[in-house]
Amino acid sequence: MYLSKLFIPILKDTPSEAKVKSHQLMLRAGMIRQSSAGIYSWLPMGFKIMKKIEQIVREEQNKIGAQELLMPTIQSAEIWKESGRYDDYGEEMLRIKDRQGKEMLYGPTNEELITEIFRSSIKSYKSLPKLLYHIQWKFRDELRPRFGVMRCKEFFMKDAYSFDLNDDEAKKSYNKMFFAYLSTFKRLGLTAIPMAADTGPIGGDVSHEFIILAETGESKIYSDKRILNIDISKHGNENNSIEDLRKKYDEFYAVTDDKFDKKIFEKKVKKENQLITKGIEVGHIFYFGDKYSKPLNCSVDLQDGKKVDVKMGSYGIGVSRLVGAIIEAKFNNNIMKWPSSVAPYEVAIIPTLQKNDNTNYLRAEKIYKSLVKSNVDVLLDDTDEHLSAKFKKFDLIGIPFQIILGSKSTDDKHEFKELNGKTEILTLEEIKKILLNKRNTN
Ligand code: 5CA
Repeated sequence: MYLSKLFIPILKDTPSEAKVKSHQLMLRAGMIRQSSAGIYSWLPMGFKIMKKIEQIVREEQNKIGAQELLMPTIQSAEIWKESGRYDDYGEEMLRIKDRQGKEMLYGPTNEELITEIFRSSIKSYKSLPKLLYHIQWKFRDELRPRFGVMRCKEFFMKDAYSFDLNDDEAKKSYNKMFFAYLSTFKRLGLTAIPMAADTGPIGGDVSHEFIILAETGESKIYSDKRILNIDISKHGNENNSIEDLRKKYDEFYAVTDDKFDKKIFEKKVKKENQLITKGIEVGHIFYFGDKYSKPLNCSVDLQDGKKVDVKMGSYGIGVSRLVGAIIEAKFNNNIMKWPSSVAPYEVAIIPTLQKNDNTNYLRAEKIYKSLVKSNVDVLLDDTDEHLSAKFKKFDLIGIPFQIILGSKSTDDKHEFKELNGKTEILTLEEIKKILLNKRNTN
């Protein structure tokens, strides 16, 4: 992409309504625009990043055998009356009537609808287990939407649902998701800690929130910091089954505010290992057994002809919240620094322009074409702004690498700079290698 063609309405000043860094930077860098309180338009730069996050979330769901479908945003109130949540959900639910006066709602989550789909499609225990997910907009009429995309009314969420025959099998599905989440957040350049949590309006008695540490987070956490040292790359190896690895997590105290017990914490965690801090909840998983399958009559036939209600869990990731959460976790001196896996562009080419001499620009175009051919997501700065203004802009956007064509470049060696980091003089082949490698390892 050529910078001159990009729709990126950068703001000069920080809007006063934005209280946290991610919100300020997303507005300033032209990633989002508020449409009304808690409702945003996603402009090209923000949308591109969110789509890259969505794709990583999708790939990690597919890896564990979850199947993608798409449910609508608007749901009928009927199934919510069947489950009993229509009244319980309260004012956070946006209720709508169609022209026939039929009660509808904008889905805040999808337990009821997926259960309805499942019960009308699956009859036999032989079809279990199943994992289904979709990535769709949700609406919750939050009383105080704040922090930009982190707590808003309309947000983009991945929600998955598991269907199993019994508690033991369901536990396996839960654990699969547990580790898929850790892999997902790792690919996004984040360290997320699973914390035992309350289940709120979703229900059930087993639940973990996945929290990334950040001072601006809304969740207070109490944990044994040794939980951060567990190496998940070992799972998959025969001697380290998912169940064993799960046990390791359970050995360490890690809870959110609402599960905190001072006595147990102080008894279980030595002073030097105590981690009391704040974080952002980027994912939340639940096991609730037959909470929905029972009232909605979602059962399967067993071999002996008896019927049994399926055991269900649900698993959410805040895809749009993650855009803000990554900024909160990574920003440094007003500079966003995107991990290569989700950066709006993996590298920017910045030719310094001299009067009557377009050598640098021609070199830049050649490099640009070669990178595009190698499927690198690259931005070429073809504007004639002053160099310091350019660097300011690139710092704001947070593209992780820059190729600068100036006095230090020759026909085949170029200045390659890591944002906020070191500069090297490298050939294009060397640069490509670093870029492709980065994409897979952050
Ligand atoms: N049905 C379950 C799991 S699929 C559920 O809805 N869980 S949830 O309520 O915890 O939401 C899942 C994730 O969506 C949260 O972890 C959070 O990352 C994100 N999320 C929830 N509410 C908001 C909001 N108001 N704004 C932005 N993201 C949100």
